Amino acid sequence: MKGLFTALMVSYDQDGNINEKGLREIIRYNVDVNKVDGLYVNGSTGENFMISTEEKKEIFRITKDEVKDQVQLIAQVGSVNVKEAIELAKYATDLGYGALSAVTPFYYKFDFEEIKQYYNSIINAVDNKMIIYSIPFLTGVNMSLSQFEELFENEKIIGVKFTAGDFYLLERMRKTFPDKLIYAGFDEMLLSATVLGVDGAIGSTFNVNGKRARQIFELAQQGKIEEARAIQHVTNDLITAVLDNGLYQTLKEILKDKGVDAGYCRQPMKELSSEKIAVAKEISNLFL
Ligand code: NAY
Repeated sequence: MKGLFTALMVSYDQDGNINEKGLREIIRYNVDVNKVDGLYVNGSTGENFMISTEEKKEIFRITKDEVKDQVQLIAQVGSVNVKEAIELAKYATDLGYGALSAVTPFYYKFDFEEIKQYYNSIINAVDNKMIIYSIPFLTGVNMSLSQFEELFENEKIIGVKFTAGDFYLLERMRKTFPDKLIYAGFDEMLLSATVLGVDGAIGSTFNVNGKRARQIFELAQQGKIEEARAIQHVTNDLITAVLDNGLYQTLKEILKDKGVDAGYCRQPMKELSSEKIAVAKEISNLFL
């Protein structure tokens, strides 16, 4: 399960329904053009927290059907509704997903005992492995090294998707958990995270910029830091422009510019104005 995973985008039509043809095209673009090692399905980038249980299942099903065994698949099943998380964990496991992931429970201020119970309840209900999805800037949940250590006592919890800029904690985690999988979650910090020894990365911008992510990751692993840094600089020019214009909407416009039917974002995310669509096309022409 090491390597580069695209946080998969989902194509929705203008009414917010899943566009199966478009979703399949996004998947193919990631497998055939970006050539990533795997897909992270129903994460933030998939707009997971705005869709129904049945829609989540449909996305898991379509993705597995399109990919078969061509690349690795991780199913993000986390939900503050633990029953839903378990239902999705069973569903994705039956489909043959190689690992599960679950966002730390959010919105309510759960204490650590509750967070631990959440992970153990989900993963102990299925014959699969769990990757913790830690993204403090969106969830407000900051876990310490010793709390990660306690979660990792469950051998079915095999790693963490680390979407944070705390490189002190990342370094401590690498040293303390040499056998757990650590994935970098911020694409703009891929080089720094790779230098610290992450096993892989999971990124939204890999939907369009997967080839550069591969170069950064592999050059850094080979110790070719200056070359990797030059590619991270271009990548971050691209990411900064995308973030300024609206992250997921702009990534979808870039995919459309490449001939992929990436559709629209799910409400309450808004549509891009015609000016911003033009900016997205410029970004696509300039960088990709
Ligand atoms: C997810 O679940 O889709 C992810 O968290 C993937 C990681 C991305 N985080 C978010 C919140 O979108 O790729 C990153 C991020 O978009 C990128 O680094 C730009 O900041």
